[in-house]
Amino acid sequence: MTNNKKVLTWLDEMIALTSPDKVVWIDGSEEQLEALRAEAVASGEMIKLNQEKLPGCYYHRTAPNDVARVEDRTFICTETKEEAGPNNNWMAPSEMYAKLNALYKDSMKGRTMYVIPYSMGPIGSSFSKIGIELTDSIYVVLNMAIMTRIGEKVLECLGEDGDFTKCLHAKKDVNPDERYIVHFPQDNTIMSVNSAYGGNVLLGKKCFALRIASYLGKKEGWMAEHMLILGLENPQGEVKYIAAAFPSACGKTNLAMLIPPKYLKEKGYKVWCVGDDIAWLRIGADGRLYAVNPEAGFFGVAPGTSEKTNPNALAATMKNTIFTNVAITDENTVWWEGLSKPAPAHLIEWKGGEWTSDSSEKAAHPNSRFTAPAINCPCISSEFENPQGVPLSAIVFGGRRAKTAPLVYQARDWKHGVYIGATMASETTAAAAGAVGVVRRDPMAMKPFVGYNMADYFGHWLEMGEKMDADKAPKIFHVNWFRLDEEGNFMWPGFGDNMRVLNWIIDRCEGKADAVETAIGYVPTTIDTTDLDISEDVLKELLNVDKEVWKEDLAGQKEFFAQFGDKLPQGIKDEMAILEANLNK
Ligand code: OXD
Ligand code: MN
Repeated sequence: MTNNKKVLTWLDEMIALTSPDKVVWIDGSEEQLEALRAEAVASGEMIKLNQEKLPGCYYHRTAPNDVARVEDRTFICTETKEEAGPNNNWMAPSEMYAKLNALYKDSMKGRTMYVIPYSMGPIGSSFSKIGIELTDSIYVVLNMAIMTRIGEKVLECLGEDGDFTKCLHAKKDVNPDERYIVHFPQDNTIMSVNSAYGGNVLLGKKCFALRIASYLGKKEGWMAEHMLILGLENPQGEVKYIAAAFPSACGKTNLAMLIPPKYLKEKGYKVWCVGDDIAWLRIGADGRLYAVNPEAGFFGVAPGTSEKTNPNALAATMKNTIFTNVAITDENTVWWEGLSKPAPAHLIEWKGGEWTSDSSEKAAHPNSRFTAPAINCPCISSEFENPQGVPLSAIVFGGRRAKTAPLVYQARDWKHGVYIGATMASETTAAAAGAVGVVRRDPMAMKPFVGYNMADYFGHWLEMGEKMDADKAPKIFHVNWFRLDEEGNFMWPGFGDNMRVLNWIIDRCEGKADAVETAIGYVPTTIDTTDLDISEDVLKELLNVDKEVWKEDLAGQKEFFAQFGDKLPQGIKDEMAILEANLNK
């Protein structure tokens, strides 16, 4: 299917290493994918679900030891340990290649190797990047066909001499002790072995679109971020774009597909989803920052998704979707905790056993997933395929904080915004009434995903800001939907009502909303609470900045930054000093 010598040479080497019985090129045709689905059903790798209720939908179960990303077995193998930095596992490339080559040796004997050419981003866009994944799993092929653009047209675009990211996946026997997810940024190579779980094996996603892409972005002057992208349409039909980064499990997919509260909907406000997980950002010819979603589907967490929490995500899963580790109903449809109440009386749970509603075990694994085509989403943006991306008005950081962060605040400028992103944190949720959970620092929600030294990553953010005029750069904000009152209850309703905060953000970008300057940045004088049962006092508390609590947080920030030693950029040190001075005023 290609004359690209780099592809063919590498493929020959990988065939020699893994010794597959057969090599199949994935051309991207529906006929080929349909044949693979049939083969996976025949072998038991997948189950065909109720085609009347869920047309084109399939089910897959992973091994119980293989249900999530494995950060402790994820490596960044750069020439020096310093290039990978203190937040990544590291091993010298030569040592890691030796270890991996032994594991891959003859690993595909008796199996078929599938060659998947794929594009992250619309095929042919100057934003996009090409990868080729070799895998022995049909499940991976079928998921990649949803999550990325695949097939012959990608190879055409690659041409005879184009460069690509080399991705090798072998399922082997999913032995967790020999599981490795390894990135060699300097060789543009990803190797994954002994897993069959999405985040570890759909190598276009976290491995390429974040870890390798963040490294390429640093080298080439762009950014790969763990961000949703949404368009907010006002009653005049104008759409403004926001990208937002939250740590995993803070509701990124829900925000990306938000449905406005009734009265705003009636006025004509709408939210359009461009992406729910990853954004690639570049400065456009007009000096503004543009965002593209490099993915073509949603690999979303199923539990908690319902008609009430996220009807758009649910609608997206109604056809041509692969479900992984959810429960199966007697009707051969799917169920997970939070989908409906009460739970069905009888289910087949995620491990394949019988389940009844009096069981104390969960029916779906808490990290069970749907892989759904983005085009299924009722609120998918008309700009989703735009090869130039969408211009960002705002970047929003967020976390789960019981007391520290107000509902929303705005950075004074880009540099301060970078500091806000770099000090992002979330608290563990099991906090007892009033008690504060354990704080986990997760800069820009990228701690598990930066493919190089995080201190240099902060430096790259600062440099990107220097390349944009202040009036063109997106304004930077921080939100916290999770503030608790003294009894441990959420003070803000969240979900669709977060639209009220997004409206304030856009108004600020346009110079239309008031704010007061505090020690940490600009805080709203008020937020629209029409139709909400929120008193003035509660709103005041939601927007309150408690200097004593912030002094404690600053101590935690300093501790986190200390690990970077001399590498910490001056811009971060400057902002830390400003915050300290403001808190002591
Ligand atoms: C994800 C994650 O799966 O961030 O998107 O963990
Ligand atoms: Mn994610």
